[in-house]
Amino acid sequence: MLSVQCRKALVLLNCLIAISSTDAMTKVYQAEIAYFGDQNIITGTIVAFAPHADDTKTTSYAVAYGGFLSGVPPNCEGCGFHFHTGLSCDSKETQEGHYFVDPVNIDPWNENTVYNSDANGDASFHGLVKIGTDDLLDHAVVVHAAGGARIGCGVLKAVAAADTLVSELTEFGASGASGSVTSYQLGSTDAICYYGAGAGLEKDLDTFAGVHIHSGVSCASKETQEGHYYNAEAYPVDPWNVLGYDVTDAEGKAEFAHCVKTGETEYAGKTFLIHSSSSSRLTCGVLAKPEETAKIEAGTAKPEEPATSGSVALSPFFVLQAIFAVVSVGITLSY
Ligand SMILES: [Cu+2]
Repeated sequence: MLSVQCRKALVLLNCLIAISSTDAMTKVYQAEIAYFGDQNIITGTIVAFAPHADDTKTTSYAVAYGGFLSGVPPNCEGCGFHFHTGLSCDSKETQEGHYFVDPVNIDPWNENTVYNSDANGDASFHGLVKIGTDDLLDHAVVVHAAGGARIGCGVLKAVAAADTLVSELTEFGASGASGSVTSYQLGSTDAICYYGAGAGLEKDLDTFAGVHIHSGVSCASKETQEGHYYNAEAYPVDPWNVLGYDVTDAEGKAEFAHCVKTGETEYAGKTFLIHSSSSSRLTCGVLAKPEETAKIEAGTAKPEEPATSGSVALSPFFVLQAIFAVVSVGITLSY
């Protein structure tokens, strides 16, 4: 479906490129959590990621989530957090029960999809869950207290691709690994949530390996990648130390999703790395808006160049690709 903007002839080429590159992208959703029932102090944000079901790097119909909650019961251990079937937070009846569809027939919203709160009633949490669908739009997200009472609820709304930062991760140091990441910064705050997948990592891993945003802006070398990206004055303990993946499959594939606050607010242009269990750097990519990534892949811009939307010169190669895209879309639409 072409957007209003895309129907204007002057920007048609850019839109066609954007469409072709976003078709297989991870969709991002956000739910603002408000209180439900008589527990009236809960606030929070949940970010959910739905990888394209055909993406070979990912587990089919698994979705990822991460978020931050405030005002939940202090020291709540293993308290419930679920996506629900209903499309409204109004009542228990409209929220309905846990959301999963065929071919998943055992409730995946079990003890693994929980949050733990600290003594102040704050919680940050993340996870991956296989629910049988990548359709998350408008579904209710319900936060429970210990014992199961529903204390918070929000509805998942789509995040525009233009508001995300993505990166294709390529091997570093002849590791043979690759990956991709989709991230979403919560407004202009220091909080960012991301979902990613890696391939060609260590096989059958069952020990922790790190995943981080680094402060450097080029993947060329360890020196240009620099170290973990965070403000040490705001966060004396490196928030990245605990973020990574714990398992890979027999082919060395892994998925991960986290939400983190770094004390920094400028994530575009920063490097994103997947490490091995011994901390060596396996893949690297630079976080950029999806349309800029498409231009980089089309050979019209380099990762180091700042965003110059609407004024990128078209190379002959790019024009050829665009013409091909027009032909492809024409064929698709004629069916
Ligand atoms: Cu790192």
